Amino acid sequence: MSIIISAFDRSPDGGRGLARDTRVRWALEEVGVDYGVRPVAWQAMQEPAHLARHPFGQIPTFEDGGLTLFESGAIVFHIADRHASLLPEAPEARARAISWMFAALNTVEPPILDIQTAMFQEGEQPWAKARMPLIHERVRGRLRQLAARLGDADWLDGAFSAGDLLMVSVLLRLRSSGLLDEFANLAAYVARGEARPAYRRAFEAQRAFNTRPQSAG
Ligand SMILES: N[C@@H](CCC(=O)N[C@@H](CS)C(=O)NCC(=O)O)C(=O)O
Repeated sequence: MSIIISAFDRSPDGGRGLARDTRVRWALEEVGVDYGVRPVAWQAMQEPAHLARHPFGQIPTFEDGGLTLFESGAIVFHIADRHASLLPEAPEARARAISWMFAALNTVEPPILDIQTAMFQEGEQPWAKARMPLIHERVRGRLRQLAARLGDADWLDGAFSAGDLLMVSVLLRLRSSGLLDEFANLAAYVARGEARPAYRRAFEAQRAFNTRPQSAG
């Protein structure tokens, strides 16, 4: 097994699949490639060995022989680019699928991440409570646009692609907010993504990893 990805030694979400190694695992499962996992403890994230793999001291990373990559989008793109099935062969369809990858990470994920920032990093601020409805409204705005574009299609542009893989991964972060359920077609879209056998395998693998017994000391 030559591919190694890194993941939190134990994800703060306790195995709910929200850490970004899940999207990389999902991509690898979709293309049928085995991989190993390098657990990274919190205290090791900013140490030189991990910083050599990831300049910002985050997860996930991807190693394959002499190649080391960071950024989940770049990793998923690399996997999709080198194996059939996650990006169309036809150049224009491929370019559109790549647009959806960028849209997921650059346009849809940032307002969604604001919810987490507001809750976990700014929750103690006196203005935190007043800000949340504004953040939710911005997310709703994006979801409204995305829902309008998806309509009653199964996937964003023809067959399932790496664009859908990233978009579903990003939208999954919204589940606990209830916002996703305001858009029935998006909720169904996410459910379709989660129902894919490759997603199930990726989810179960990260869950098993994050709930594995750990030896004391
Ligand atoms: N844009 C990066 C974000 C990576 C990221 O934020 N990773 C989180 C885990 S999902 C992390 O390592 N957090 C710990 C930290 O930032 O110190 C990507 O998509 O890979």
